[in-house]
Amino acid sequence: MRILLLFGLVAVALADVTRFDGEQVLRLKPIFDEHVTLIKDLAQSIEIDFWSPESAELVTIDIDVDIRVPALYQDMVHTMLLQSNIQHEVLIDDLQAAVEDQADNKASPRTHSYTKYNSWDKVQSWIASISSSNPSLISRQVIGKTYEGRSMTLLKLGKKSSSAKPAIFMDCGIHAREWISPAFCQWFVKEALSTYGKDSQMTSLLDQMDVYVLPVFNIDGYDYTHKSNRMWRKTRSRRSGSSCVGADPNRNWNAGWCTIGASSSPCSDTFCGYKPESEIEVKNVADFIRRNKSAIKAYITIHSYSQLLLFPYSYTYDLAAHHSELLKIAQGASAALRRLYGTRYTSGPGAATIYPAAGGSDDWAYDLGVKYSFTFELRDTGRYGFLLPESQIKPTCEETMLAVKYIAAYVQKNLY
Ligand code: DDK
Ligand code: ZN
Ligand code: ZN
Repeated sequence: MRILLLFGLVAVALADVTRFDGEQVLRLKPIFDEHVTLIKDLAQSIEIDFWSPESAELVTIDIDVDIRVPALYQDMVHTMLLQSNIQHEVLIDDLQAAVEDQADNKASPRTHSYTKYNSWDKVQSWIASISSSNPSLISRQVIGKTYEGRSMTLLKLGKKSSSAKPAIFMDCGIHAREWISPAFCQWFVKEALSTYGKDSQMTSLLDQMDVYVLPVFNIDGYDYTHKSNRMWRKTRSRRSGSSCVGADPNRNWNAGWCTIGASSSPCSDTFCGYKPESEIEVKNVADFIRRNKSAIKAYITIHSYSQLLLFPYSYTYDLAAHHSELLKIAQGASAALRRLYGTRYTSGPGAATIYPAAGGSDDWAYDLGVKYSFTFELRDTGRYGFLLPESQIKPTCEETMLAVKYIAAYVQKNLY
């Protein structure tokens, strides 16, 4: 009986996991308007998961379009691409194998590791232990709960001070499947703690400023990518009237909300939500930043993939009031990053550099008055995409540290 029950549970657990057998990730290179039309039509007729850009509406001429194609439509899509002369290559031939290969060793360790993609449970206990490890440098506070009721814990790094300090706010894991992002926030916290008192820049940064780090923004989604569907992007909120789950937490901010590069359809991966801040996770973070508006001098948000360092605006092609200063900082940060392993980043305003996309956190923070506002799109450029191997966590985090520290140093220098 007990055995039967156990088998029953295992079967239920297995049935709940999305597999990707026979699925490929393709890179299409549309060079004519007809190609763009064909790709959009295809997206209307079959279920395609857009990896980059992140939805069909964002497809334009002369950009690479990375898509995940369900096994069932593989032949059909290949035939269509050949007939219409759309240049393409196979980025990932066997997605299920790639998902399984992503972890270095199959038996995942029970403990937290900075060079692994940690499950939410592991990140959560890491948050608890690291925040009590060094009370003079790190503290934590809960800024609210996620839709599914998980606590959103914000870490505050910085030497305790009696007077109010200026601060930098950084979040990771807005999008669930971009696993390298939470890995970076964890790395950053570790590095900050272990280099304080040794590295003069880190010491001076934490003496003079506080750095708020939100290790996983979209916890429900992140947990879902570990347990059920590796390719999930959105939150996990539900609403009566639609069977589709979640909204895009990087289209849900009150910045040109849902005017461009976002979808009002609840089933889309770039669904903007029912109203600005309809997603409780977005509201919690927005409330925190609003409350601490006078202290917060910089906002940094970490995504993947594409190797970009973006700044406002994404909701309009208009240049930000501080465009040239932000461009200069982004280029300096990219150059610093590149010095370590030669990784090339492109920097520029979101709309012109990647695609127009309204309702993003960086635009919102900037319009609120946080002048130094940046979005990172970390490694790679599509070889592995969201399935960046664990062996790349360390080099990716090391090089990204240099860019983030460059921005922090600039902000610190220009405080008063
Ligand atoms: O949210 C997106 O689609 C990407 C990261 Se996956 C960033 C888009 C540019 C910054 C949005 N303001
Ligand atoms: Zn993202
Ligand atoms: Zn991305």
